[in-house]
Amino acid sequence: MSGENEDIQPGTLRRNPVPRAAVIHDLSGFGRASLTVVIPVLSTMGIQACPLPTAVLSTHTGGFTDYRLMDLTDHMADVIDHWRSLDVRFDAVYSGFLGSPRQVDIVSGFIDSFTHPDQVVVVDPVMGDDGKTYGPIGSEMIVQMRRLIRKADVITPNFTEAAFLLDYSYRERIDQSEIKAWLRALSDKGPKIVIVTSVPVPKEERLSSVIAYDREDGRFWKVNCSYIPAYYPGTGDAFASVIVGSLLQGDSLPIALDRAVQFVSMAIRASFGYRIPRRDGVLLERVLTNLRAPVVSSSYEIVE
Ligand code: PXL
Repeated sequence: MSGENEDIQPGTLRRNPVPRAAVIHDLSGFGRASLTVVIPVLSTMGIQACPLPTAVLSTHTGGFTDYRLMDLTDHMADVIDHWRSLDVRFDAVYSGFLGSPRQVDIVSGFIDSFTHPDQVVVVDPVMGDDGKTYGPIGSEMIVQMRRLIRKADVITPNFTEAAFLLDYSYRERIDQSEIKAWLRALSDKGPKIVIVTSVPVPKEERLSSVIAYDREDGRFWKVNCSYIPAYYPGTGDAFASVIVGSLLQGDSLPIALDRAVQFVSMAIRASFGYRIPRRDGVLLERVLTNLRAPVVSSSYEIVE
């Protein structure tokens, strides 16, 4: 072997044969959230996932007490330096749960230095759910996350996180014209596409919907989620990961929404019949292969 890059021939197309995503999330050892969901979902969808871990935890924080968290803020810059020296090209940069508010500057710098034409930057501003923040997330993280979304092409907050990003107080009801105004206001901060999950459906207390806005064509899309009386940690990570995979496969926004909603619903249904603790997460391994099936039916609506 004469050199490190011996296998790259001059003139060879430099496009990645398999789309490649930098995935900036924590690694929670038990409980099926973050990287233990992101990597299998993307791999199954034919996307290479390159993890830049933000923290290592014994478990995720939803329903476990006494979890152990090792913050990797100081290690991240080193990983990034090495990747930069390798001249790695990412088709997507996708961030989620961050281990400290300082990591926002690191992720922001990462996005700047690995920017590439045709690359999509997806920020899932993981901060909380049901009107509350997750255990380790404080007010400084919320302030910093408001800065990070400015760098994104696509953001995927849930309804609670959307309120945090806009500095609105959390509420349990919202009508269609108000939620459209929320999505426009979020898009005004930078992202071309805003996808908000767990949006309450007026007069249907048991239902929720996913609503999306594409600033470039001004269209809003909606997919209703059938009611399953269970909340499982990690489903937001599964949802956002299917969106990333689907967009990298070239799907339209409404088809990406449909695939993500259908996958998460199927994962919850596969789990709900068992008497297993919710905190163990959904039985992802039972449903992953469905991500390889063609989209057969779709239920998206355009919102006028
Ligand atoms: O699923 C989001 C998430 C990611 N990472 C950690 C979490 C959670 C949600 O609880 O605790 C560590």
